[in-house]
Amino acid sequence: MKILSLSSSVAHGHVGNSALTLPLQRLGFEVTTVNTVQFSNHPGHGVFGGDVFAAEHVARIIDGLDHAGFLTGHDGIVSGYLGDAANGAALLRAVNANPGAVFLCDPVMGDQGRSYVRPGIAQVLAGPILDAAQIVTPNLFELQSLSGLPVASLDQTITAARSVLARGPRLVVVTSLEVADGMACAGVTADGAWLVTTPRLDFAQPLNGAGDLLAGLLLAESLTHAGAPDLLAAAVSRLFAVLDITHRLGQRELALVAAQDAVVSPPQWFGSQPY
Ligand code: PXL
Repeated sequence: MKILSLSSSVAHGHVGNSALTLPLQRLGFEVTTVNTVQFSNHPGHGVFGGDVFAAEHVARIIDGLDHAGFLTGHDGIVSGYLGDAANGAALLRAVNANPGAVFLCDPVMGDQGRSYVRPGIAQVLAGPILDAAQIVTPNLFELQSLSGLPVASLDQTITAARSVLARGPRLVVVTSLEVADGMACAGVTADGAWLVTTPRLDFAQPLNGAGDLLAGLLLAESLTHAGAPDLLAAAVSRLFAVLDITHRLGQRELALVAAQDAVVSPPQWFGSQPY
């Protein structure tokens, strides 16, 4: 199976496409990576270099794939860090060229109460891109931005996710929820809501890229599982395997190489509980 991912890349470390490519390849997927930026490293390190690619550059990559016959035939499309709102057009071209593909939009806008993307990105994500998406994976900040609703409690979060669901996707997954007994992801469909809870791992410094990796894993699982509870449980279990090894090794970046077997065969499985 083939997945096209349009997201960021970094020379050092693992966020965006540099986070999800190896795990998806280890799970057996061919991955077509379209990079919206190349930075030296994640900005969270305090210093970084590099550029957001001009929309013309990204469009030329899509053109090239198109002319060479490599734009079509994808089973899934995942979008993440757009870099610039104008890259939304390239993404929609890729989506329209693959009408049979599942399109998962990770609406990367910000986290912890603040936006970290350029003006215009929130509008393009909340508009035509959300309209085209079958799966959407906001964190709490992004859920509040997409829905315009409060997300101060789990009940409010599920209500806000249901309002995003009413815009057209068949699955909304809310990531990075802090719950009494650990961390959780919530999946909401027309049939119900589920939570997958894992232990909380305390990292010495913020870890970046976990949301990008989870988006890729959720898309991969959506292509191999029929039901939302199972795909949510499998993706979260694979992510936790990577986070646990990263934590044990004390790495500042996702330990993707060390955890490459664990992502394929997670040592611990976490189940979905109806909410
Ligand atoms: O994890 C989201 C993300 C991905 N890629 C780049 C980022 C961020 C968040 O800041 O800066 C380059």
